[in-house]
Amino acid sequence: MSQQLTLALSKGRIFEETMPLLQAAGITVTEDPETSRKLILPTNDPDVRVIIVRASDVPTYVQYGAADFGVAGKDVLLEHGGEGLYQPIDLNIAKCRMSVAVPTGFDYASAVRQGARLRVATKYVETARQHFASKGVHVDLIKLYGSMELAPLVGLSDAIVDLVSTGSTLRANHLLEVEHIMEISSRLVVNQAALKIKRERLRPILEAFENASKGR
Ligand code: PRT
Ligand code: MG
Repeated sequence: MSQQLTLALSKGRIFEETMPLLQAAGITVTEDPETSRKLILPTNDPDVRVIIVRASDVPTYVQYGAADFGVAGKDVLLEHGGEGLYQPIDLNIAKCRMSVAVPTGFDYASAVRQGARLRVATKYVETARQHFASKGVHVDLIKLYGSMELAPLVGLSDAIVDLVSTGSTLRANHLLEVEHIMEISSRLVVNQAALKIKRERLRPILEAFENASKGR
């Protein structure tokens, strides 16, 4: 009996950086999500399809079994909580770091030393909450869904917690990285039931992903 496999990916860097890993498993996506309006993309393997969802929705599709497996950033997985997900492989793709940043004129270190209560804008409230709690820094977290860099520039917050890769977005907005919270990369996530029921079908793909991401 042939078993259908559904892989959840987000457009952009995760899609692009997952393609060589799929390639290593002999799978080619035959349509480009940047130009196609389709949300379900076929592959060269009639039993494997790719669904295109928002990066932060990948864990949800996989948790409920709407996708058998997916690729999501550690940032996204920490906010989601990882319930119902098996996370076998760090793919070492879409790497960046999560950091605290402030406007260049703001003395973060002395604000912290003086025990000031800081307003922090972020999309990553769970991770931020844990980080500041572990340092004993008092914060009011303001949840945003994007463009965190703007918040301190218009007085919404004193600081932000955001992802940084080249640092050029921070520089362009006169922000300074003052604390490094953690390194981020993307993980393969697998639905726990699919891992049992579709084990034979998934195994060669997981092995190919693991070998291809080791060399990175
Ligand atoms: O864009 P959308 O709102 O749909 O969702 P998303 O931003 O979650 O998705 P996407 O595709 O942008 O990011 C998917 C995953 O890529 C994230 O969950 C991270 O794990 C990972 N990743 C790696 C990054 C970056 N690098 C990154 N640089 N995600 C976002 N950025 C952003 C960052 O937030 C900041 O605005 O890029 C900007 C900083 O980049 P530099 O190079 O200027 O420092
Ligand atoms: Mg984005």
